[in-house]
Amino acid sequence: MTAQHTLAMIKPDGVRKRLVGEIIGRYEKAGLQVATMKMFHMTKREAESFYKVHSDKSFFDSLTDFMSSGPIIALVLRGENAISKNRELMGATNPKEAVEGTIRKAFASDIEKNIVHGSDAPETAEKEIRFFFSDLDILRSNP
Ligand code: IDP
Ligand code: MG
Repeated sequence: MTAQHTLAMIKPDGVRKRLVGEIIGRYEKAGLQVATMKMFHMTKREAESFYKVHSDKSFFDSLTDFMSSGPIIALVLRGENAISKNRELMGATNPKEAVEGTIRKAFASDIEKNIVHGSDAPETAEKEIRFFFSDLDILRSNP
């Protein structure tokens, strides 16, 4: 199995709660390498574009308000099974359903403000990485 790339985000609530170091530490301890990362403050329009697969959902307006409410950290993580490994570290979308030891179980306040994002499949990972980064960002950070 070759290494995969996935897009992770530390959402505005994670940055506000000063969990950046804690969360990146969890990725690294699990064997995922940070391939590149950057802080962004998305506009409402950019958040709507990132989450357009959810545009028909009742929570779309609230979610995109939240995601544009403050800076996020976007990271590309690299490693064996990076996509599923990151999803395991995150825990279920609803922190009430997340298993003990996951990031969402430990830190999320509710189903919307759930601290982290992670791509759910190779095709979405590719698209989501492209949303924030170019090949050069990733290559330059890994000489
Ligand atoms: P995921 O982040 O675990 O992949 P998705 O179903 O892709 O979950 O939803 C994207 C994001 O939308 C969630 O992380 C959460 O912030 C928000 N969200 C999902 N379901 C709900 C809901 O029922 N109410 C409010 N926000 C939600
Ligand atoms: Mg999702």
